[in-house]
Amino acid sequence: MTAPATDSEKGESRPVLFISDLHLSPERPGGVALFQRFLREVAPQARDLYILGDFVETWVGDDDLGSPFNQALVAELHQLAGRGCGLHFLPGNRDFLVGQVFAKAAGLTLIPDPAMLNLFGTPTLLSHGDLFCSDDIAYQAFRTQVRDPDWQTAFLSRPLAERQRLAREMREHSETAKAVKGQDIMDVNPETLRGYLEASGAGRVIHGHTHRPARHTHTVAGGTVERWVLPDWYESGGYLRCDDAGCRALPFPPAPFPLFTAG
Ligand code: LP5
Ligand code: MN
Repeated sequence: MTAPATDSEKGESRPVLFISDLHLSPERPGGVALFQRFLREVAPQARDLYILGDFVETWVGDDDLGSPFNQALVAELHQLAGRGCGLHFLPGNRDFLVGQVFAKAAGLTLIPDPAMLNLFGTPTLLSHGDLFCSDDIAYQAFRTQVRDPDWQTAFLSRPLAERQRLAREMREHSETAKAVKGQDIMDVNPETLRGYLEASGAGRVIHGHTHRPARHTHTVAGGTVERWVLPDWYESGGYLRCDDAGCRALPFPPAPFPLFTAG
């Protein structure tokens, strides 16, 4: 009996995977274990893995690579890159301070937000997603400030312990602020999204941040654009798997039910 043909024997290309919002932290060992399992069981088959932000709970600068937790994380990523999977990292609102030292240690390439990717022939817009949440005026003002290169240079010149304390305070402030913001304010603004889609000519957009996994469709310039929203990895995880036949949202660990009901 002949073995079933592998993807490459059938002439099919290896899949490209997308994840975001893992929020990995020593305080959540279950999430770390789940991601390690994903790295063993799923990621090695991929041609590329794109991490679309909020990979870690907070990142206050690449000099934090000394902690055993962070050392272990970058080592795991580097190992995957060494097995032939292209690794790409687009920063989120928690880890926008990831820099070239982290990238080199993890064997990955940093990409800007937003970024365009030719994904099996479909121009695809990649983003963390916070850019699209333009109704959250207070957050957008904060974002503009902390993405400013001068602000970042000044922040990174502070001692590591002080930056960690400020990040903790900012996290507390964020939780308090979110408790009084309406859910709709913290979601994607359709007109802002439309602007990005029109300007980019994308046929597909993939993002995270809102933690509201779904597949949406939008009509832009007479055509249909699909929008995939990635899940977080708090209770369980999930990823988007794309190949030359299209994209599918899959739960991780694998489950006999879909990640969400298509809307
Ligand atoms: O992250 P999440 O899901 O809780 O909420 C986000 C928005 N919040 C943030 C802040 C991050 O959680 C914390 C950033 C840690 C990064 C570490 C490095 C930099 C540290 C910088 C320290 C100054 O991104 C939240 C959105 C939500 O997504 C939904 O989209 O609503 O936005 C806010 O909470 C922002 C506030 O509304 C406005 C903040 C004004 C700044 C006030 C400064 C207070 C002083 C705090 C002490 C440093
Ligand atoms: Mn986010």
